[in-house]
Amino acid sequence: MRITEAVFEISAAAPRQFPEPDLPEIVFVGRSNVGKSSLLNSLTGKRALAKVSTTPGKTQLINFFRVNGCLRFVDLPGYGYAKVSATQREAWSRLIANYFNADRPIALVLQLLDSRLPLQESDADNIAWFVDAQAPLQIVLTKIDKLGQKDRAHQQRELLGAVQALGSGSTLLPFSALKGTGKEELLKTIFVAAGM
Ligand SMILES: Nc1nc2c(ncn2[C@@H]2O[C@H](COP(=O)(O)OP(=O)(O)O)[C@@H](O)[C@H]2O)c(=O)[nH]1
Ligand SMILES: [Mg+2]
Repeated sequence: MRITEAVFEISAAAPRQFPEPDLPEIVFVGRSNVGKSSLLNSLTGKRALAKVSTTPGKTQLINFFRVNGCLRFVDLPGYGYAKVSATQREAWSRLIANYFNADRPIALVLQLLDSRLPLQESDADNIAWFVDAQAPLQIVLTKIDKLGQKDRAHQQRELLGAVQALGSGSTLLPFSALKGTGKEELLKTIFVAAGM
């Protein structure tokens, strides 16, 4: 499975700007700096599809991309950045709630976790919420190239335990935008979820 076409549709600040819910949606969620833009660029083969940024926490918009003309990528703004104000944090929560309450055709939620870190509270909150909402969930461990074999096995064990404790049956999919690790498996997971 390959992505042959990825077209930016809209940056939406409010539900009225969301595209018609006419395609299965793959939702990308993660803390700022987790590697979400890099992952999107790697999957689509487009370097500048999602801007790779070194100043996280700025965007409060949901980006929609039409992929292969038959599915939609939904890039949610990053969260968990320490320097954002309480007001910005609330705006994030409202926007996200607007999306998940809008009755969208969600085929899969990809929750990105930094493979080097223990499960963060904000990530745990999200995962618990997705489990409760019975959303189709796949957890992706980013920047896996930064870990050696031993740390990688250790982190996978720790994170799997933490995720299972939240009631999720998701596997952990290791990914590296740098090396391309896990790219094929992730693409397959996406297309299968979308029924393709
Ligand atoms: N080594 C390594 N670095 C990565 C990887 N993915 C992202 N990064 C780096 O992590 C930082 C944040 O990446 P970015 O994609 O902008 O994260 P975002 O804030 O979640 O969109 C950047 O400096 C990237 O170059 C990866 O797979 N391997
Ligand atoms: Mg980004």
